Amino acid sequence: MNKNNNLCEITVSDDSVLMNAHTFAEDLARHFHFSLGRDKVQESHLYLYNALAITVRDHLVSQWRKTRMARAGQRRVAYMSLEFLMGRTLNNAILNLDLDDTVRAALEGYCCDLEDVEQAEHDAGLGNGGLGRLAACFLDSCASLALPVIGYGIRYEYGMFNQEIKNGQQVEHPDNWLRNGNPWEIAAPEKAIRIKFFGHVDVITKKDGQQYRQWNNTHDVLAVPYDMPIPGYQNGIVNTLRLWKSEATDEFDLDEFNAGSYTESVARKNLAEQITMVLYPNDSSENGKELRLRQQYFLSSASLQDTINLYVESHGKNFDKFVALNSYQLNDTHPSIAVAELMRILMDDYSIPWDDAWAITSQTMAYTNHTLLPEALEKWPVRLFENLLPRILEIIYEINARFLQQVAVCWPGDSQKQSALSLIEEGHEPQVRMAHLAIVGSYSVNGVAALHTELLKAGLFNDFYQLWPEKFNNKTNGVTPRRWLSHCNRSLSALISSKIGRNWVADFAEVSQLSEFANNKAFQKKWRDSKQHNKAALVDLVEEATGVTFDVNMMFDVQVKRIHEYKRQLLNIMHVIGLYDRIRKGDTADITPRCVLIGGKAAPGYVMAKQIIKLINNVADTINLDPKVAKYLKVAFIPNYNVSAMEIICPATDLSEQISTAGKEASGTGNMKFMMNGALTIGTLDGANIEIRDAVAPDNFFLFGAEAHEIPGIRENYQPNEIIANSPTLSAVMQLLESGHFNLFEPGIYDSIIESIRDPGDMWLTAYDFDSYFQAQRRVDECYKDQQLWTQKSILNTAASGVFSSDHTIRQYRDEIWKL
Ligand code: 26Q
Repeated sequence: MNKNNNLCEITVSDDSVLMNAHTFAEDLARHFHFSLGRDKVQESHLYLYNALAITVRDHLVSQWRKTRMARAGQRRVAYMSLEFLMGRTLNNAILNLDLDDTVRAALEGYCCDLEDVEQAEHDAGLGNGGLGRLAACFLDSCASLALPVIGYGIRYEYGMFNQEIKNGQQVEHPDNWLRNGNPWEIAAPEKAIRIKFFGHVDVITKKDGQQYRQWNNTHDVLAVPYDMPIPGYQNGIVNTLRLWKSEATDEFDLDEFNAGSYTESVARKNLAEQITMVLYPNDSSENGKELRLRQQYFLSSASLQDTINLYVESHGKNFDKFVALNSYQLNDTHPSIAVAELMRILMDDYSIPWDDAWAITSQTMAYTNHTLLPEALEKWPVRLFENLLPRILEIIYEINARFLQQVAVCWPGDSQKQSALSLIEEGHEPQVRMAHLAIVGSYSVNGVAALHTELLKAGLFNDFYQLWPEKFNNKTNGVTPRRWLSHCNRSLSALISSKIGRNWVADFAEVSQLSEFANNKAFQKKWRDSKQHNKAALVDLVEEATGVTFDVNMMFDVQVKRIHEYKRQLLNIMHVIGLYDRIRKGDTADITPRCVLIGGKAAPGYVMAKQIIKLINNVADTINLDPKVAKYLKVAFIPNYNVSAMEIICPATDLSEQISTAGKEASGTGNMKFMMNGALTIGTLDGANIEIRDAVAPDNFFLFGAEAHEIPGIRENYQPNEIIANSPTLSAVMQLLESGHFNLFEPGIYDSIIESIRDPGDMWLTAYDFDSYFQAQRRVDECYKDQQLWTQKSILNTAASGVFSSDHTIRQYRDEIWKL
């Protein structure tokens, strides 16, 4: 540091001199021996993994710095999400830096495979499912397309719980993913940001008579940034995922301190650190929990302040250019409190008048919706806000008052519209409707698949659509072909590249060229060989995790996703029971042998979902113990389904189960991963399934079930008991369930499942779709018998999956929402 108190510039000599492939092995050895102080490769490979991670990270850091410098002054997007389901980082970094050969060569000296070392990395499971994984795929695509997008999230100490299956039941264990440290994160405690909670609002009158409001006596918490590098695919770009950790300020509670309670006062710091302690499972029984609202505000406030600080550093307090330089994408309503928080910061911290602040806010916020289930729309009790965030509540009231004036202009004298659209739901416990706040405060509102967006416009958000049709748009989800094909399916990737070169990894539209080879017998043979190879890896995983031995010569039929009634894992297991019944009765002539794999976590408080897991496990046990059935059918429930498991599962899958009740699954993204890896889909016309079927042509997709537009009519006069009575197969399934065949020693445990199928109010129409599903499964059996035909369809599925690359999706966000 020089005397002028300027920070001295630390220049790094050309990074390529410091770090290159030739010195990689030496760098690795140095980190192993000196940074970590180890001399022997331990059984677990933990230290070797850590040494390798820091060595690879060194390569990222130099590109990271260059990317940051090149971005100064550019328009940026902040992707705000309570969830980033990143999975493992090491392999993705190696792939994107093109270090594979280098790393493998360096590891030779340690006598171990890269694959073994990778196992030591714990998944970063900072998300529940689709929404969180989508955020992770989007970051990969943004970096690969060299877009200045920064991810903002929470550094949960505990991620998604680990699931164990005990006596067929789900048992949850905390996911202490940081226990062995995290070599990928870089903390910047000096950049911590203050977040206000509690307190009250004072009205201050200035000398000129002007009034302004001050949020005083707050209990502040610090948000400390931890940055994770997000490398683009072989393009020299490294973007940032900034995760916030909550910490106590070093301020004492003075009263307590004066009362002599020094230790109590220090111990109170724990409260602040609770905020980022644990990821909430997607659980309706957790709705309305204050800690969740604290997390949402904590993330929103820290991220907004961060982006504003950056702006003010270069533009001062003149916000004229703010809209041109910033945009915020809200991943569902979870961070939608950002709308009110941006207003607060602009008005209270920068003295910007309401109208100007609103112009800035409503031109920078964009909201993505991920659900059609009305019961899943977030609401917060007003009384919670009053106590926790009094200033924010005032601002929400003011936004609402001004908004309702607009509603009155559009629908004069219509008090019903006023209460339907209001940001506040009246009632004995008034609530803030977060989706309404997000829509009113955003310039863009998007759904995540074509059907989903249409249903939003026609149903859930129809009033808003009438008011502002121009805000609404569709952005069909996608998944990154780097992780979900190139990395996870090496054998297929090599085969694809042998025909069309390797540019498809960067430009995934190129996979369409594969359709030329769909009928090529030699290519088909190699395609099948690759699938068999991948199936062998899954056999090992399933055997190790469940003790069930799958057979690579049988069809692999897979449904992995969160357990939810609308996703209808129940329908799947009912088909399995139907097959089992046929096999027991000797009706095996045209059965194609299959291995059925189901996996997924149930929210801890979701009783029905947990019963479905138990049923699947009991059915699996019964079937797997029956030697007469083994040739035809095996069933397993894979515990603790997560990102790393999917990397082994999707390359090995023949048949992808996407069987939600039509109109309920917003998009689905697992469906896309399976398709890319050459699985055929059996599915309903729901979410992105519709677009998948259109892309691959109806012949190459097994369709069944009621359509979304038919469902209201079906519900009006739904008689499941009649449907059951008229269907021999469904009757046989119900008979097995109701006789207690799968729960001989646990009588009655499936009563509520059985009742739900027979209930005329069954929201998910399980009985209605059963026969149609069973018939579609027979078409699957028949098709699979013709391996050439199946392989042709498999190739065509991969070839048609180009539009389901998240690169394609992100280009649309870039051009139509972000205007980057
Ligand atoms: C709500 C309240 C309290 C605590 C947690 C939550 C919560 C957490 C996560 C609510 C919802 C989620 C996640 C939802 C989700 O993953 N939705 C899925 O998003 C995918 C990406 O767009 C879609 O493909 C799926 O269709 C959709 O179900």
